Amino acid sequence: MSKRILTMQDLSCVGQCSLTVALPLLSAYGVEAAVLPTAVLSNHTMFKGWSYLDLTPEIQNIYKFWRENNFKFGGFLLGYLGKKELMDLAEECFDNFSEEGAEIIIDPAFGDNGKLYGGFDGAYVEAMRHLIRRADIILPNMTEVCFMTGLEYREKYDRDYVDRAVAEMAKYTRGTIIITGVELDGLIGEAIYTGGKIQYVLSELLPARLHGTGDIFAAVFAAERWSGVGLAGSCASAGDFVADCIRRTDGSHFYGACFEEVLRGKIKKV
Ligand code: PXL
Repeated sequence: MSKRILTMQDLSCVGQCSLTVALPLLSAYGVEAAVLPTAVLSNHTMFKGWSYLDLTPEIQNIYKFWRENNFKFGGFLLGYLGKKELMDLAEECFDNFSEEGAEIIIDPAFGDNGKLYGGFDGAYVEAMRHLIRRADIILPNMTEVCFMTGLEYREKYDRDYVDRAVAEMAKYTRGTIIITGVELDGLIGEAIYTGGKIQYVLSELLPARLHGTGDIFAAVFAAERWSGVGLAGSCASAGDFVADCIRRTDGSHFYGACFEEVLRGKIKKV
């Protein structure tokens, strides 16, 4: 099954994240990806400084031509948006450009390790919490769950805490909740909450934490999902892919994960 999907996130000129990660991954998995770039940054915000060209003012113009050309998308993958005004524009996009049954996957992508990324504030978090009511699937990490729900952030936790996290999150969306980067019993993976039940997909916890791995996870997850793979299978594939990227990235490469080699290995196999 081939469908055209839309991914809405920033374009960071340098740094392996958002569109520079999503596009090659989606394409390699055979998913036709259209893009709605929300901003152009010189580099991602984990570097010392960055320029930021806000593309919000261009979006209505883009929509005008999309309407004229009658474009529709079979799915949406949202990542780092950048400005809270983009949440309304995202909703307008779902309302105007969805094919019947189009699935909306939202990675809130505003924080990690108990902190917001640079440039974000409480108003952004609140706007994201409002937007996720439209999602079929959300992919927050624990930091994002805590900011959106008010749950206290913890470095170490148990299954009860994860149960509380999904219960709190479920107040804001009827979609499937997949908490990423959950660390339990010395393993790492996802807590999938759907139909009132929680299921874990856990595997080896590697010592390194790298920037942009959430974006790699989201892109591979969405690609698998839109190729017809189930929730747990898509999580397992995306988790394995991220783990391979971490193994391939040496410690001096501090700003992202080297996904290119992993992707090349997969393409060679096919
Ligand atoms: O990986 C998330 C991300 C995406 N885009 C930009 C970022 C970040 C995380 O910091 O700064 C611009």
